[in-house]
Amino acid sequence: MYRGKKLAVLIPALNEAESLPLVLKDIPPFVDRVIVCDNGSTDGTFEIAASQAHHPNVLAVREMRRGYGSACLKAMSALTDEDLVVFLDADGSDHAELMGRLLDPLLDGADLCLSNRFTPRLHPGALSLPQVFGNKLAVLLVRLLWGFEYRDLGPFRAVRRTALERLSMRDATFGWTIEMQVKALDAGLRIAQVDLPYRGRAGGKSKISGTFSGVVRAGVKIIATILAYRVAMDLADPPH
Ligand SMILES: Nc1nc2c(ncn2[C@@H]2O[C@H](COP(=O)(O)OP(=O)(O)OP(=O)(O)O)[C@@H](O)[C@H]2O)c(=O)[nH]1
Ligand SMILES: [Mg+2]
Repeated sequence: MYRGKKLAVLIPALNEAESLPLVLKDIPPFVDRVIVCDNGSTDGTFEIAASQAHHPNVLAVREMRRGYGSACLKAMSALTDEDLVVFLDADGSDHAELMGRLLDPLLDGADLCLSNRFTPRLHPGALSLPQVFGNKLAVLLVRLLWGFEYRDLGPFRAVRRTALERLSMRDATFGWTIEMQVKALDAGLRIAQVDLPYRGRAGGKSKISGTFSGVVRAGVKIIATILAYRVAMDLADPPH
């Protein structure tokens, strides 16, 4: 329980056997349940989560369809009576032990609280140049199309369960984070952003930023998602 609220942490994980134990170890004891969703890992990620060796409250689930969003959706389907939900990557880039800083704004009235990685404490090389460019372009597009100034698309984020359910999340891949952000604007959610330190992955291989094709695919998907939702929202509620 965190300040009287029940809390689950959802972790999408694909071949993160090296990093996952470190991430689980850093999850604060106030977390009621950790749901790790593995998508077809071949390195024992599922078994590490299921062993509960690194955190006592872990539930390991499997999703056969690849993709970050698919894993998040599957993990969401395993929620029970939690009030608050945190999304956390399995690669150790985020500081799981600082989770309280994402949760406090929710308890003070926000519906969604995002981590901002672009702080003076960003480790050199923690985000590649194409990642920095892609994030900046995405937040600029959102600012131009919605008038709201996001600072980042940080995957480490906390959301009220009721708000998350209102968003009807669907994206199966890298569009997940921006889908949540633009739908949050459309739904009128109260949004908070907090600066949090970020570092390079603790071990294992990158699924996105480490390869040129991964970066291009993720970038195209994010931009396409922004444009598609802007058009869909205008069609549903035409500007006057
Ligand atoms: N891309 C991808 N990531 C997945 C999938 N399933 C789970 N993930 C997890 O999504 C998180 C983000 O992937 P990363 O490889 O860290 O992507 P990134 O942060 O752009 O790249 P790094 O710079 O290496 O951290 C990690 O926890 C992955 O294990 C999947 O099917 N595809
Ligand atoms: Mg990462």
